[in-house]
Amino acid sequence: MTETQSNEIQQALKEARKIVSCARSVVVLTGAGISAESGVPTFRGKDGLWKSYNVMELATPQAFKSNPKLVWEFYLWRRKLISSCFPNRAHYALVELEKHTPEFTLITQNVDGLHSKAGSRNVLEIHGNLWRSRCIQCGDKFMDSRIDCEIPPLCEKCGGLLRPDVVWFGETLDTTILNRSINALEHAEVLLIVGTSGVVEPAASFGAVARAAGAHVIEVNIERTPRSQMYQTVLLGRAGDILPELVKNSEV
Ligand code: BJW
Ligand code: ZN
Repeated sequence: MTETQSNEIQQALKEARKIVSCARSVVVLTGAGISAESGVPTFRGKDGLWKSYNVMELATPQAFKSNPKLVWEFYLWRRKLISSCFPNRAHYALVELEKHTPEFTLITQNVDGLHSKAGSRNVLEIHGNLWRSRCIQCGDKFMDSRIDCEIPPLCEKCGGLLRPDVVWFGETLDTTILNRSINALEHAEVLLIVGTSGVVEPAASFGAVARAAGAHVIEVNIERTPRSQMYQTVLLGRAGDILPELVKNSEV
């Protein structure tokens, strides 16, 4: 990186810091990239999960119907992997930002639970949580930390088949959570989008929703995304490096 480029990044960061620290209402949208530095694999890109695994065989309702055992193997493997991962500097920076922002909503597409583990409070997990199971028969939901259970696991209440309580392709998001997200986006002064490729709907359109309602949108990613051009500020770099710098002012 040349000295000019480095100065430009510092200048953009300084301006963004000012915008974030002055905002009354901030919404943050996170994706797999924020947990990458914790050791959680992302989905796309050269080391992404979907390079080694077929999404249609593992993350669709049809896949679960035809082979629940295989789907559970994949999810228990991920539970095991994530059980040894911890929140990183980016997760903790958002905890600080929440403390100093009057209206703060964190919308995450991640199912790893690391935002709550870090201490974030107002979190909307729009794609569910890997550490929760749901009965497909009686609808019972419960936190489930098992990584070595018999598969597919069955509901203790009704004997029905349990599934991971996550949102697969072709499934609709929980209406209450989606409505709360849209409401927060429509009232945001600033939307911070961190570590998402911006290709999975409806989250991919959240930036456009907030912009249309007048928000200043800041994207943080290691590379530009198909959506970058529609945002006012794009900060290129690792979330774990950028976010602590971005929220510095709000800590004082
Ligand atoms: C870093 C970094 C570092 C790396 N620092 N950055 C409209 C048009 C076309 C299609 C559709 C549409 N509406 C709905 C659809 C269908 C579908 C969809 O969007 N398909 C597209 C792929 C084309 N959407 C759905 O089915 C959704 N349901 C829905 O909309 O219902 C209504 C409806 C249904 C059907 C038709 C029409 C309407 C549900 C989507 C559910 C997604 N589920 C998954 C799996 C969850 C469970 C699990 O974890 O197993 O959610 S898929 C996967 O992708 C996961 C993620 O949450 C999601 C997004 O991925 P994310 O977070 O962006 O990760 P990556 O890997 O893609 O990107 C990582 C980024 O980080 C990269 O940019 C890196 O550069 C960056 N990065 N290190 C900063 N250190
Ligand atoms: Zn049940």
